[in-house]
Amino acid sequence: MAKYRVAWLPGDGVGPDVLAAARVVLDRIGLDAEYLPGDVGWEFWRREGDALPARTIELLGNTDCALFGAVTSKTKSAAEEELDPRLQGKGFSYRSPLVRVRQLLDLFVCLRPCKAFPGNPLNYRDDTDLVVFRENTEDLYAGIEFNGVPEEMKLLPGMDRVPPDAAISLKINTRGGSKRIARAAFEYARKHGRRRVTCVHKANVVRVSDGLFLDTVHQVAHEYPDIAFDNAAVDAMCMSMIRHPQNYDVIVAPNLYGDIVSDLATQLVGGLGFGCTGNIGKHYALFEPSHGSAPKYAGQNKANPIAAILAVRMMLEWLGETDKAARLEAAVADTIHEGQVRTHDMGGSATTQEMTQAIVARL
Ligand code: GGG
Repeated sequence: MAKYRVAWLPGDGVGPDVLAAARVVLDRIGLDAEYLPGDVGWEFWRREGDALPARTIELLGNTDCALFGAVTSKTKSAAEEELDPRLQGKGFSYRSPLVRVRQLLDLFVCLRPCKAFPGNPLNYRDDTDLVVFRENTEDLYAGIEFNGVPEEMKLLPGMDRVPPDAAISLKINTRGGSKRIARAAFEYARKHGRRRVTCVHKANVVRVSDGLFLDTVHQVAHEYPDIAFDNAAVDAMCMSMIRHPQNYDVIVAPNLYGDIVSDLATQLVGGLGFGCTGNIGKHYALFEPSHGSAPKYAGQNKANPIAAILAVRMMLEWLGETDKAARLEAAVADTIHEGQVRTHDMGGSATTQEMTQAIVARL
């Protein structure tokens, strides 16, 4: 029996292309694992009315961790048009499978390392090396939304100012949720020799929910006197990250701001082809390239596989396979530094498979 059971979820668009690259790397590095394929994504929404079928949730429950490719999602009206006519009118509505997995399995940490590999022509600066801890289950992504003002809400303070044609999405930050993401960020900083944690918020305007987040992270910071702590409003933070990305170390943020600043940070280190994400809970984790499904490049052997390969690196580290993780990171770094093989996004013409082979040859 293999040591690990890994759920294998290619999803849509270029998801299968980049997970094929991930598999080549895993086989070469010799992880003792069994890979169990699972259904997820747009096709399953179209055909079954569910982008995350129950059988896939069961698979996640029977594995140690998951590797995920990418999913397509569309606006409400486009989604309704594409739904199988036999399912139309039956009340199906698209819900992001990624957001659902994060909530169902309580994968409360969204970890996004953003490190510039020297020699990458897409780097903004060569010395950016920061890590974003995004809270992954709460905030505006809690999925509690209304069209119109529900009767039960009408008596709440301030609701008399809300017109009846309002669309309402609740932003929910809890003390417990804020505390555990803060602890995860500070623990990571301590373990990895990082010097500073910066909390991102908008507590000067969104006083109650962001106020709670900032206040909680600040309290947790007192438990870590060896780590410097500061905070920034999300708008100022975006400007500052572009001006001085080298000044940032560990960033902790509620879900929405974390989503935004981690994309910004990923762009500073090469963009979509270089961003990887770990969705991590107490006992389970799902790793993925941060990019979406890019349907127009699907099956063309064109997508940069590095983001998916870096997701494999994160998975190896989480499994405790730290030597293999370090070897893989070194192989990626060498390939980029040498600069012989570059994918389209890097200004070259190498295919997905050629980039994968170049990395594998260094393992
Ligand atoms: N690998 C990340 C990915 O596929 N992102 C696309 C995305 O987030 N789509 C929104 C959704 O979850 O439906």
